[in-house]
Amino acid sequence: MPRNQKWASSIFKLIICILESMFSRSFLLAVSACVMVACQSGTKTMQNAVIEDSVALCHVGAIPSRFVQRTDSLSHAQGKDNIRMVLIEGGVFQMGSSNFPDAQPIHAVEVSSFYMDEHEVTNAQFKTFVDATGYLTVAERPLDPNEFPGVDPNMLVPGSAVFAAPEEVKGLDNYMQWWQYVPGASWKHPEGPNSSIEGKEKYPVTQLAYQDAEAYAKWVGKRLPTEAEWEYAAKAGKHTDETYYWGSEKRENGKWLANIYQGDFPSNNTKEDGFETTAPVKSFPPNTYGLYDMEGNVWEWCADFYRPDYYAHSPKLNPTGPADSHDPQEPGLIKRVQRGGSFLCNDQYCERYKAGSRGKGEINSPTNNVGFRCVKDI
Ligand SMILES: [Ca+2]
Ligand SMILES: [Ca+2]
Repeated sequence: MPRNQKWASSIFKLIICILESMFSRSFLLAVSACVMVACQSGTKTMQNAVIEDSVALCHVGAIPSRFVQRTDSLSHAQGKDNIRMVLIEGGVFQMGSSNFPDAQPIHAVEVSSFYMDEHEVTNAQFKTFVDATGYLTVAERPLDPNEFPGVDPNMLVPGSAVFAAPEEVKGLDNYMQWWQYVPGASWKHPEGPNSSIEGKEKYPVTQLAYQDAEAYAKWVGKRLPTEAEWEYAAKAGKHTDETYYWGSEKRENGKWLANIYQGDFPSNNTKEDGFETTAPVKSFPPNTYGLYDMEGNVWEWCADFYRPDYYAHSPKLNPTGPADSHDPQEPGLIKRVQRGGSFLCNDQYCERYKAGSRGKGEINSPTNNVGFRCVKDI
């Protein structure tokens, strides 16, 4: 292939890879790597071989080895987190929402009784787990240079995605305007190495991949909720296709009932609810089951794989999700369900704090607006 055609082909592949990968940690990292390789190549020394290597990095269908599930050694110990759990009496409810295509059809689901953490897992709780086990989260693990040929190893530093409000944006289609891969970002440093969780013991832990949340749940003798359990608990007896989990009005007597986003996303957060990013757990009123922050604050990992068509085939009794994941918007990425929205949700950008709506996350892409809570069988 002539050199100019080969270069055009590489660029095309790069564009395709960006479209394919969309929001994932490996994507953010790969973009950084691609940009760096392109800069290093320069016009004089540009080698197609190098460019093609960088393009190969972008294809996240073959997930780099750093993202392969590591066997952890947590079976040696059992922890305790002393969080109050609420008994959720089982029953039948109408799962789904007429406002969101992937939450349809609304269908009857029956869940058995279970216990659920009354609030999101906090930094203090997660620290107890890490202190007891030495667990290293995905965001803290080293990257394997063999998976990133042609990239300066100095670039391959652990990190994670952090929201950063841009001064101005061109439309809301390109999330790269407000998400950045930040070296050194982790649950201990949620917004990067200069941030800290000191004094934030009661804030929800963030920057966790799915397996990190699962490891904590396992250690403490609990598990992550199924999507059906999560929604049943969030709806808390209101099963009439309501707009918000708390009812039909966004505010109650002028007061905000959840930590979401007010103002023009993503550049002008007016913080009318009092919080720009995460809020300490239990800062807002609980639902009628006594659960806090089911909507807003941080997204919560659920155990189910994500498929937009699952509700058409879901069994009625205790559904546990499809056998695998598929998101037509980002095929090739493995996704689990996330629920409840976060401090970045508003009607302008992400309405998925609303009742019955679904969220999804690539399993190894932690961010500073995703956390979790646990459940336990009776
Ligand atoms: Ca807020
Ligand atoms: Ca939440």
